[in-house]
Amino acid sequence: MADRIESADVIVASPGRNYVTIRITTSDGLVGLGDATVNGRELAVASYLRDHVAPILIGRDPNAIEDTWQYLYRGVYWRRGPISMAAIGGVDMALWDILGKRTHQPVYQLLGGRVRQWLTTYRHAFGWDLPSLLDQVDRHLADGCTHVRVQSGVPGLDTVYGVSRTASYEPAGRAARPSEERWDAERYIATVPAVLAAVREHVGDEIGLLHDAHHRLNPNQAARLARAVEPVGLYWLEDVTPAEDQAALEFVRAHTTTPLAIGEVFNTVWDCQRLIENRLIDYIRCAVVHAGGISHARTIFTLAQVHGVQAAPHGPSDVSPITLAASIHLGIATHNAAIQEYMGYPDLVHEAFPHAWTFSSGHLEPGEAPGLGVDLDEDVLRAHPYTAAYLPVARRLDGTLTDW
Ligand code: GCO
Ligand code: MG
Repeated sequence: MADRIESADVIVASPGRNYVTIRITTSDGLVGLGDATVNGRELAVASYLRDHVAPILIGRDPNAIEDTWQYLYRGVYWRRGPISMAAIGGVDMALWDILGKRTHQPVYQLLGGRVRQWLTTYRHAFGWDLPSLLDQVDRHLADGCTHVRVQSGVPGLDTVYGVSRTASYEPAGRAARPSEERWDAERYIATVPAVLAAVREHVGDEIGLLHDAHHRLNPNQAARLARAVEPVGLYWLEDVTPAEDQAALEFVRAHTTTPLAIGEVFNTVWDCQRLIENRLIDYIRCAVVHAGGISHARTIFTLAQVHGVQAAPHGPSDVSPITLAASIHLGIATHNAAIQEYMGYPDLVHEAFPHAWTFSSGHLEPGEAPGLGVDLDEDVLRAHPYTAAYLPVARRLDGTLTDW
């Protein structure tokens, strides 16, 4: 008898931070893993999977990856959105993992094989002041990294996106409700260009410098910032305006030659079709999990290739090492994949998800294990149950709620 999906179970655990994992088992005993984490809304996607997806997966052909994607996407009528697309993304990754194990091939091979030897990454460096920022930048460069995203404190603000009070950066706070931060875009714009210029001066011209504005500027502020940093020669300026306002990028684009990157909150090709077709961005940054898995991220990256836009998938620590694996396999096989974000993980995360992919000297490599090459250590996961954690919300100085 042909292989069938026998079970699909969902594991929510918090080895240092919360992750949602779907594990699909086939009638011939193969097991595939997928990541379905949505930071701060983990239980919603777990319920979507447990209550609505797992029951209808049972009995389906695990090899029918594209048909299952269409079945879960078109078959639901209520399409798109981060929860359903992350759920589909998790299932899709697990099915590619199974196909790799069945055929004894790493997934990148099934996607057409290598187009490069490694994936170049960028790391995240932050500091409340310039000396501590330069210190983190230097540490990444000493590790062999060639690209660094730099985020700095802003005088007068106690909290800023990407800058932490602790040694590593983790925005989600473990608490029953989100913390509240204060934000002032004009103070930020007044600070950042000089900081970036000082970092450029420090590292020289060869290093790729990136900066993330985290969707917090209006089009005019974004254009002013992008122009002001032109002399720095950024590799990219990320998320300058709220991502849902595709027309905003038209205005920014018209005023600057600074390369623009956006997309970590997009879920489908329809969220960025206009940006890509009109060449309003240089890099499309969807996360493989939040954009419906390997199958749909590939659709987005293929459209981008047609229009000269490069792919640069999101890779924060709030996507699990399974998404990172999927991203590496896809990136190593995708001609227009430019760079992969690698925020890194606490040690416990590496223990909970033993993986064949490796990171060294600023490079990620997929390894040669069949499938995605990621496992679960169930003892570690059991010992660290889900704990409510939320991303902060932000208010302007006068109390108006704004984009975090
Ligand atoms: C990035 C992102 C993240 C997000 C996080 C939210 O570029 O890595 O902006 O740091 O804030 O993924 O959950
Ligand atoms: Mg970002």
